[in-house]
Parts: sequence; structure tokens; C-alpha cells
Amino acid sequence: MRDGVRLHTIIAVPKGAKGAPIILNRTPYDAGKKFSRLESPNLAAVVPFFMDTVAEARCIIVAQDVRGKYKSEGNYVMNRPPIGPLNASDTDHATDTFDSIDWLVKHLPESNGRVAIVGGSYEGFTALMGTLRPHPALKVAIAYAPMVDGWMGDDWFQNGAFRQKGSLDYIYGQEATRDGSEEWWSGHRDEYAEWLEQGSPGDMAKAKGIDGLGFWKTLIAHPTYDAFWQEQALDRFFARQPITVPLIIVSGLFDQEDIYGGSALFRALSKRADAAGRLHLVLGPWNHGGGRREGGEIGPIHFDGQNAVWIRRTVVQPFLEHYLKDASKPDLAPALVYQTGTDRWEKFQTWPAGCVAGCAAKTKPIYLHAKGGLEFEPPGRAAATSDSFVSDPAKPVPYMPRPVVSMGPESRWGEWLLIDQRFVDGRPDVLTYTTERLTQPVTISGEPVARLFAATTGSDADWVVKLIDVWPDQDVNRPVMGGYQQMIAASILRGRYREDFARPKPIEPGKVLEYKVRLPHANHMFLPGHRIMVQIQSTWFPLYDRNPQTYVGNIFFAQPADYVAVTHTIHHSPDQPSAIELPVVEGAAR
Ligand code: PG9
Repeated sequence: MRDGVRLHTIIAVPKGAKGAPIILNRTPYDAGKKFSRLESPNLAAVVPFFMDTVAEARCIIVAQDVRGKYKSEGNYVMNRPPIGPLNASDTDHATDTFDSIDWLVKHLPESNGRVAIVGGSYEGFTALMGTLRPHPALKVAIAYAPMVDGWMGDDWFQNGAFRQKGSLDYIYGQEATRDGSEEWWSGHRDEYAEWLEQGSPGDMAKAKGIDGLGFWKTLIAHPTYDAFWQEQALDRFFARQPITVPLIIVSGLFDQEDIYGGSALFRALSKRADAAGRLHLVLGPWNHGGGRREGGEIGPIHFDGQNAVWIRRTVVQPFLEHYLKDASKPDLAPALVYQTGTDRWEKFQTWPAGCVAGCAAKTKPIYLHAKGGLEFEPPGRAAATSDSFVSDPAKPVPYMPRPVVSMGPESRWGEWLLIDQRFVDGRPDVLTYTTERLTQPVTISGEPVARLFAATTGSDADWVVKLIDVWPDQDVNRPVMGGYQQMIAASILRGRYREDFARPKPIEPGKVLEYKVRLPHANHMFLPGHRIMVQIQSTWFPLYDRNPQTYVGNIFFAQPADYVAVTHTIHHSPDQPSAIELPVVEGAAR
């Protein structure tokens, strides 16, 4: 690199290759592992799934350890920010990509001098960073489920709630050693029990000895959406840059790690003139990594065939071939989004507030009613105009059925967003609102937004909102789906940020306040015979840290006495009509 640091780079050149494009992947997860999916002489079998088509196309495949990881030299910085206010050095992923490409095109006579950068998640982040001040040989980028904003919804936080399980163990594995040889350990099968014993995230960090690690210290110094997060949010950052490299973003509707970034980046850039024909979004029925494998199912939920393989062959590969080999330009819609419920792909000119030709997507509130009702009509004068529940941090609502296992062979981490929600339905601290059986389909396309009128006897609170498709009581084709409560979109908001993500404020006990909870994007048809359901709760444990419900300066260090059981109240009256604004598509064909 320009500062003399050497990056470990593995180059796979197909035998006899001539005039071959270069596919570059820059990883914090061991470049060596990129060539060991299977033990095979067939390159397409050896490389990761998402490299199958480019391997079959006999491209040169290059994997590189990012600075400071595995066999690369230099110091490691988690998600190293671009050179600027957050990075005073003269190197970042952009310069390291530029220098690496410069070396590759000058030293690989088998190449045609054209490069694509491709990667997923963190590697999607490094791929996007590679398009900043790009080398002229970089012709195209593919970012699968890129991490874009770590506070709004990718990896570390979601609307201010800390995604503790998944972050602390990740930081430990990523930062404790250069070669990832130190793994998170646990004396519990049930993560729910382990984290409940520990108390706050700060207690867990101390117990595991990670309180000295760099990124942990960074996290606890930036619990709010301050300049540290805003400056490096790639949707905000790239909105201030020209679109220099044609890009396809391939993200998942049920991505439990980076559900926010792909759509957010597309939304930030897609209306610009320099995006036309050069920026595309694919949103598929995938969990984290599903778009980089086959894509067929998540747990018991089945989707249409090997849809991820189909996307790579019919969308990604032609896009790459156009820019790498002068093949004809594929006719791609700006956004290609899978419609769940009907299992078909839809082409959109804009996203979100998506709408295929000839219809109008508009938000249509669906209101909470007394007695657990849910209707498109606002609530009238009813006997009960609110529902209350005791939120007890000592008995938090699990985010998956216990024993909660998110690592190892029993892990349900990849499917938890689509687990049947009946495991919490009926809990006294989970409010459930349901429509009658639908007689007509209801189609939503875009971003649902919940508006809750809520009060608490505490001085802080989290609000979890889950939009659910309830299957008919009996499914004749797949009995396991009878009555299934399938989450379509769900999110959490830390109540202290209700007015300003950067400026937390205590909640005045007993005061009814309005909370806006933006849910992940959805493209779904609720079919006749199904019901629409909304569940509201205040913990999602141990994935998210518990809100002590006493307002404290930094929840990372809440003390045992701060955790108090309080009563939350959700209002559904004509004056305080809690509802979810659904992006309903009128006139959508079944
Ligand atoms: N979601 C993982 C990650 C991305 C960025 C930062 C931290 C973690 C990943 O799969 O890479």
C-alpha cells in the first residue's frame, strides 16, 4: 500500500485464462477461507456461493485480508471510516482498494485490466468503500447486504437499542486477535439465562474481559446517534459523493444483521441523475447471507426455488459482463423486489413507496382497537381506550423460543425473524391486535411506520412493533403453517430518542407521548383467509439490551437498581389513535 503496509492477497487464475476480468473481494474474515468452501478442483465449488457465476465465467478471483487482519500487516480498525474527521491517517479502504487494483492490473497479464469489487455485509461495506475515489480499472461493484449505518439498523444498534448479543461476541472474535483465534465462549446453552444473569452490556463486557477492546470502548463512548455515527453512515456519506462506479445492491427482506443499509443507500442515491441505469437494488426473501447462497427457504417458510441463484445468473452476472466484457447492457429496473405471499418478483421504478405501473402506493393507517382489534377504520368511542401491561426487565420477552441459541450447530440465528410468534402471543407483556380474516388481499410495498401513543410509569422505555401475517388455522398443503404468525416487518425504538436520535430525553412518567417506529421495508400480499396482526412489547431479549426503564445517562452501565418493573400503556382512542401506517398498494392484482 502507499504507506508501505503489505496486504495478504490470494489470486486464483483459471488455467489458460486470457483477457479475464478480475473479481476482487476484500475481507476481514480470512482471505484463505474464500477458497475452501469445498475441497474441489472446480473453482466455482471452492469459492463462496456468491462467486459461483464469476468463477464459471472464468474470471480471475482475488481475495484480500483487510489491513490489520489475518495475514495482512497494519493496524485493524473496525469498519475503518473514510479519511476525514473520523480517520486522520492517509489510508482507508478506498486507498487500499485503489493501491491493490493498481498492483493487480499491472502484474496479472492474464487479466483484461478491468476489475469488479464484490462482497457481502462487512465485505459489502469494503466493496462500497472501494468505489470512493476509485481506480480507473474499477468498472463495477456488487454489494450484498452491505453494512451502511451501524446505529440506525445495521449490526450494532436499531433505532438506539443496542444489539448486545451479536455485537459483544462479534467484537471479541474480531478484535481480540489478528487471526480470529480467540472465540467467544459461554457456560450456558441458553443465552437468555446467561445475559439475564449478567445484567447490563457493560457487566457482560467486563465479565468476558472485552472492556479493553478498541471498538467496545468506541461503542460505549457513542450510545447516541452523534457525529461519530452520522459521519460514517454510508447512505449519508455517499449522498455527498458522485456515483462513480455502477452498483447493484442485493439485500434481504429478513436480514437479521444488516436489514437497514441496502434499502437506505438506494433510497439516498436512486433519485439522482447519475444513478440512472447505473444503480440498482434487489430485495429478496433472504436472511443474512441468503442472497449469497440459494435463497429457497428460511426455517419452515418456503420461497420460490433457488431465487438467489436466479438473481445472480439473470441480474448480477449480465450486469458484470456488460462492464467487464462489453456484453450488451441488461435491461434492469431500478429496483427488483420479491413479493412475499405470492412468491414473485416485481420491478419498481422507485423504492420504497414502491409501486409497479398503474397503481398508487399510499400510506393507509391500520388502527389498534379495544379488545385486541385491528382495523383500517379509526377507533370510535369505546369502553376501553387503552391497554396496559407490566414491563419487567427481570422477565424480558425472548426474541426466539428458549433455549435461545444463536451460535453453533443448534443456532436459529438465521431464521429468528421468521419464527412463529405464537411463542410469545398471550404473554401478559405482549399486546396483540388482529384483524378479522381477510376477504380481499391487502398488498403493502415500502416502509411501514408505527405511530404509538404510549405512556409509562417509568422514565424510559423501549417499544417493539411487529407486523405479522397470520396464516389460516389450517393449511391443507403444509399443515405446519396452520395458524403460523409470520413476521413481515419488525423493529424496536429506544424511547429516549423519540424526538431526536442524537439528543436523548427522559420520559415524563404518566405522560402520553407519540412514538414513531419505522419498520424495515416490506413487499407483501396478505392473502384472503389470512389475518393482519400487530404485536407490541418492550423487550426483545437477549438480542437487545434491556431498557432499565429508569432514565440513566448511559444504559451500557445501568446499575441493578436502575432496572425496574413499570406499567406501560398503549392508547387507541379517537384522540390518541395508535396505528401502523401501511404502504398499501390499491388495485394490486393477485
Ligand atoms: N453483519 C456482519 C458485520 C458487518 C459489519 C460490521 C459488523 C458485523 C457481517 O456479516 O459481516
